[in-house]
This record gives sequence, C-alpha cells and structure tokens, in this order.
Amino acid sequence: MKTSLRKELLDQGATGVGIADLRGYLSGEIAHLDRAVSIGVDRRLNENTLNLLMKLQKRTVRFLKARGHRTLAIPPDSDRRKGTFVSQLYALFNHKMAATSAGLGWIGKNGLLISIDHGPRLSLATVLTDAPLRPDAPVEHCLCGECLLCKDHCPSQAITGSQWSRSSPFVELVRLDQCRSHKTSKRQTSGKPNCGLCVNICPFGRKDESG
Ligand code: B12
Ligand code: SF4
Ligand code: SF4
Repeated sequence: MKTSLRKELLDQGATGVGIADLRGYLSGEIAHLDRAVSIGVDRRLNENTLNLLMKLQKRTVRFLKARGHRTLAIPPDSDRRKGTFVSQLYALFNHKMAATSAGLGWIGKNGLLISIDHGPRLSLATVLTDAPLRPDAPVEHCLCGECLLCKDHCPSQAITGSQWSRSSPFVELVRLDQCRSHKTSKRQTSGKPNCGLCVNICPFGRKDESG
C-alpha cells in the first residue's frame, strides 16, 4: 500500500513523500490517527504550491479511504477552511515535526525542514491516518555542520545558531517574534508578509535553482 501511494503522489507532482509514526505525539480527538503521510513540494509557498499540496492531500485521502481507513488532512496554510476544526489544527499541528519524523529531512539552524536534495525549499502538508503504513526512519540530527549563513544574513537577527536534534526538539532556533515583525514590515507577496532570506541563502538544494 505504501509503495503504490508514494508512487501515485510522486507521479502527481510531489517532490518527497514519507510516512511518520506519531504514536505518543497526538492527543484528544486525533490520537488514533497516528500515522502521518508527510508530503513535500519543491516550490515557494505560493498559490500554485498550495493548490498542488491540497490536490496531493485529496489523492492521499481518496487512496486511503478506498481501502477502508480514516484520514484527516491538515491544510498547508492558514487561509483554508476558516473556522473549521482542521483550520484550528493548522496552528497546532507542526508539519515540520511530521516531516522529520517521516525522514524527509532535519530541522536546520534556520528552523526549517532541510532536505538533503532540496534544502529548505520544500513546502509541506500532512495527512493523518489510522492506516497501518510502514513508517520511514526518522531523521535524528541536524546536518548543517559549521554553516551559519542563515544566522549571519538574517535581517532581524532572529536565528540563534543553535542545533536541533530529535532528542532536544524544542531548542530555540529562531526568535519567531523578531522574524514575524521583520516579515510584516517587508514588501508583501500576494498580500502576505514575506522575507524568506534564510530559505534562499541555504546551500542545501541550491543546485536545483541554478541548473
Ligand atoms: C506559525 C508559522 C510561522 C510563524 C512562526 C511563529 C511561531 N510562533 O511559530 C512565522 C510567521 C514567523 C513563520 C515564518 C516563516 N515560515 Co512558517 N509556519 C508557521 C506554521 C503555521 C506553524 C509553525 C509552528 O508550529 N511553530 C511553533 C514553533 C514552536 O515550532 P518550530 O520552532 O517552528 O518547530 C519546532 C518543532 O517542529 C520541533 N520539532 C521538530 N522535530 C520534531 C520532532 C518531534 C518528535 C517533536 C516532538 C518536535 C519536533 O522542533 C522545532 C524547532 O524547535 C507552519 C505550518 C504548520 N502548521 O506547520 C509554517 C511553516 C513552518 N512555515 C514555513 C515557511 C516557508 C516560513 C517562511 C520561510 C516564510 C517566508 N517566506 O518568510 C518563514 C521562515 C521563518 C523561519 N526561519 O522559521 C513552512 C516551512 C517549510 C520547511 N521546509 O520547513 C511551513 C511548514 C508552512 C508549509 N506548509 O510549508 N512561520
Ligand atoms: S524569514 Fe527572514 S527574518 Fe525570518 S528568520 Fe528567515 S531570514 Fe530571518
Ligand atoms: S544556511 Fe547553513 S546553517 Fe542555515 S539551515 Fe542552511 S545549512 Fe543550515
């Protein structure tokens, strides 16, 4: 089941697909949906990417429901289905946590999910399910090494330079208030605050953009 789901999503435009075992990380009404299908698309988080991520989520839901399993798609951005149960989950559910647990990459010093091939350029979405999909191996450590490019170039000095690991997942990597105020003061893209310098400067995955 996992191989054919992954193949279908990759054929439909996903850049990366991983399965995470989230047993113990979820609570309340969604605790039983403890497998996560983490989907990454290598593009900027713009309208087209969001539409593609949502399409891939729908495919995943259809695939799993057809085999008798329950699903819950967590939207990739905050503007979807305002006021609904899933729109509340959007703010509570961390797509990066699902992605590292699904083996798609580590959390870099810029606080973002870094894939070895695509760097911080994957936009993420997650579908939770009770399907017994075999989990991929989680990523355990930060592979940024000595690099500090994102810290040195962040215009709001928001990046602390600390390193993430699965055993200390909540170390402060980015002073999010500083990042947020800077983004809000910057020129807006499609009506949304933006910066993203810590994405553009990261050496991981850069080859994709030049070639
Ligand atoms: C809120 C938010 C913001 C806020 C942050 C405010 C805040 N208080 O969190 C602001 C506006 C600053 C922001 C900025 C950006 N964001 Co944003 N944001 C989010 C959002 C909605 C939630 C993130 C969140 O939960 N934050 C809470 C904090 C505490 O968690 P965290 O530090 O981000 O991550 C920690 C945990 O994941 C934990 N962790 C990691 N692995 C594991 C494993 C386990 C088992 C556990 C328990 C924990 C754990 O460790 C991490 C580091 O401490 C997500 C979408 C989503 N629902 O996931 C997008 C998201 C994280 N953003 C994204 C992007 C692209 C950006 C920007 C680049 C946008 C831009 N162009 O400016 C910047 C980058 C800033 C930066 N360097 O982080 C992408 C990241 C893609 C990627 N490859 O990582 C996401 C996933 C959206 C998406 N659908 O793709 N964002
Ligand atoms: S988005 Fe901009 S302000 Fe925020 S951490 Fe990245 S480089 Fe710094
Ligand atoms: S720029 Fe360097 S330190 Fe920052 S996330 Fe990328 S590899 Fe890690």
